Amino acid sequence: MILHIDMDAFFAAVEQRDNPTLKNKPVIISGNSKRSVVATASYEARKFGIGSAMPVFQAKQKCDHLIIVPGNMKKYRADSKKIMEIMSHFSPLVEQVSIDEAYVDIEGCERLFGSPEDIARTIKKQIYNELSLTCSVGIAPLKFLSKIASDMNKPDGITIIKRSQVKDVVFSLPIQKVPGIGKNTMKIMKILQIKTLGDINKFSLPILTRKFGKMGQKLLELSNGIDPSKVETNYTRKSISSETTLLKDIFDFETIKQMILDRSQIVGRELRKKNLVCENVVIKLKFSDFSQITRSKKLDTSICSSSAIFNEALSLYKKIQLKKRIRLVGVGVTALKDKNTPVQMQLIQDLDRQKKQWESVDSAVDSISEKFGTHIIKKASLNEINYRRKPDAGKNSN
Ligand code: TTP
Ligand code: MG
Repeated sequence: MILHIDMDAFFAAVEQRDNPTLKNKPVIISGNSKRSVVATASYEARKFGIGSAMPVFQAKQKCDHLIIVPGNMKKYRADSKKIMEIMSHFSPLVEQVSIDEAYVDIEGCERLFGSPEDIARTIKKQIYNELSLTCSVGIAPLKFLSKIASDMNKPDGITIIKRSQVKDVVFSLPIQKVPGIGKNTMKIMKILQIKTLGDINKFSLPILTRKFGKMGQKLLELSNGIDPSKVETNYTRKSISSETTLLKDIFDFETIKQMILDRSQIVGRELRKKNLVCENVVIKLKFSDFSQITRSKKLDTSICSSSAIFNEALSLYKKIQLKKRIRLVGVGVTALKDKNTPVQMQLIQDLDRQKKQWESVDSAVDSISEKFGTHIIKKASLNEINYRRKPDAGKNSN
């Protein structure tokens, strides 16, 4: 079973909690300019027909005693972090999808914490006890249905879609509720007279593919109660990076190349230590006038060897036309995943073998570095370099 947890009127609820004069009042969170739109509305304001993305002037017309509160993202982010932490006590598989919502895969957690409903109730209680905020939880055997379920009894609700109910729910689900269906897709749905997800089943795969592209197959699967998507941990959103400020600003290609190699090794080591792989490589350059650029490359496969990271970073660097001297070089990796996540087998065998060879070199280097320190062993070409202003300056991982 998968849980989808979504906070109720998140920004507004935080403000109502922190300012008792706002309790039970129609409140919107918004900027104050003429062109501002509503970020969110308290449930009291929603009764007047006010909702997210509505221009503030229109919201005011709908409710003359509406209270407008400016947002405080720092506060919402801090609360969001605490909420996600609470969820992570119940399962290692928590996928945060926005500031106030996450999927939690509770497979295997039931012996410890009880039935899915028990887990939902406990999570709700803990969030309420620690943050005085309510949320709504959807529980379903399919990921997309858990999100739909969390919206069914808002605010402060718990909705379960049992395996035996999946067929019926899917059959009658309004098509616009299916995640990923936007305005343009809806236009095609109207032409085809598709009103529910069940209606999709009236069409063959070739027709659906012609009309909706890749999404056609996905829709057909969903309409048959099949959703292979899994809850992915949030490594995918995090990054590891390392940067260094040079002793003096330089323009020399070879020296910068060496620095990129140096950073790639640090990042690669950190990645392997955490048993992760990455699917995106980033480089950052800061120039003598303090301006900076970043360039990134999404990879077809996941990597963790330092040499693979270096090769990608170097190819990004080569594409940059240097006009100013460089004062800082950084290499980073994002789209991180557990190393054991199955990788699509699209690699040419040769590349795969090469990758494995590099990984074994890396693991030997890592264990020597672990024992004797990182200064003991490096790529030969790095030995002469001593351009850093301070060792490992700016190394960070988050
Ligand atoms: P939502 O979860 O979509 O909305 P909500 O939590 O306010 O209300 P609900 O009870 O229906 O879940 O979004 C979470 C927060 O994200 C919301 O409080 C404010 C912010 N947000 C915006 O800034 N702009 C938007 O257009 C939307 C939809 C949300
Ligand atoms: Mg919400």
